[in-house]
Amino acid sequence: MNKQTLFESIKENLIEMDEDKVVELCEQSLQMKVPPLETINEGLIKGMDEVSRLYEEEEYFLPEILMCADAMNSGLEVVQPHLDKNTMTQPLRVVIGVVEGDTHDIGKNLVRILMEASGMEVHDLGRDVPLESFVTKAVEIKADVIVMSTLMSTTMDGMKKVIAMLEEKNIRDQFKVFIGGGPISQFYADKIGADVYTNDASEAVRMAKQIALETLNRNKREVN
Ligand code: B12
Repeated sequence: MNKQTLFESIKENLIEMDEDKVVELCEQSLQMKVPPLETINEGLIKGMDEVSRLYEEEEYFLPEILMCADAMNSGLEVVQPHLDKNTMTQPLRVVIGVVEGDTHDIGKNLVRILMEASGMEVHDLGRDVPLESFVTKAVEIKADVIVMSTLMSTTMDGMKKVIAMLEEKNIRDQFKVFIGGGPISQFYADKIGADVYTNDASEAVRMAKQIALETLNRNKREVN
């Protein structure tokens, strides 16, 4: 089997809700020395994109979606430990979670996994996270970045509230706020005063690395 056929099989089996097969194929990708990030982007995420389409077209309903999500998560678990690990001289401290009222966590887990693989210190609050917890945890661990995800239009205002809480406490400028998920856009990020929006987990990690570099340079300048 070549790489393309492998990605196609992962995608197909994820759509078919065959969790065991997805796990087996992800294990095979490791034996074939396929870079895990490629397996995630070209197999697992492509499969989940197609599942989303089937849901929108009402071919799939919640039970099917749940099984596909399980297959996606199990596949991620197989490849995650094999992602290229980088270290950071001063690891960025990140607080991440899905905002209150929302339990969709696949995208958030992707962002977390890729940030961890980049050497960042990530504190995952999970899903359906009470809004104050983002602030409390960020202060407690002296975070550099707060990452919020949501896939529902009914819960996206939670992000705005978290930023308002930071402003009320006069600590807004201590953190970079990243937001993302289905209904989020650059327009919304600008409107609520978030620092970074992207629709791609890998891009979010690149932006965080950029911030880490800027912080490091600033600290150096302050020392000199
Ligand atoms: C899987 C799924 C579920 C699963 C979730 C399993 C899980 N553990 O996550 C289950 C079956 C449980 C579920 C339940 C529900 N769901 Co649902 N679900 C989906 C579905 C089909 C796919 C979502 C997904 O995982 N995509 C794959 C991941 C990889 O994509 P992603 O999360 O968007 O992440 C990418 C980017 O957004 C980005 N990203 C994500 N987060 C962040 C954060 C930052 C900071 C950055 C920078 C980037 C970033 O990175 C990823 C790519 O690299 C979507 C359809 C869709 N079009 O999205 C509906 C959808 C999100 N669900 C929807 C709804 C309504 C529900 C329910 C309310 C249904 C119900 N009647 O009960 C419940 C929610 C209950 C609750 N309160 O949370 C709606 C939301 C509508 C809206 N606009 O508000 C959608 C859009 C479907 C629809 N069109 O109606 N769902």
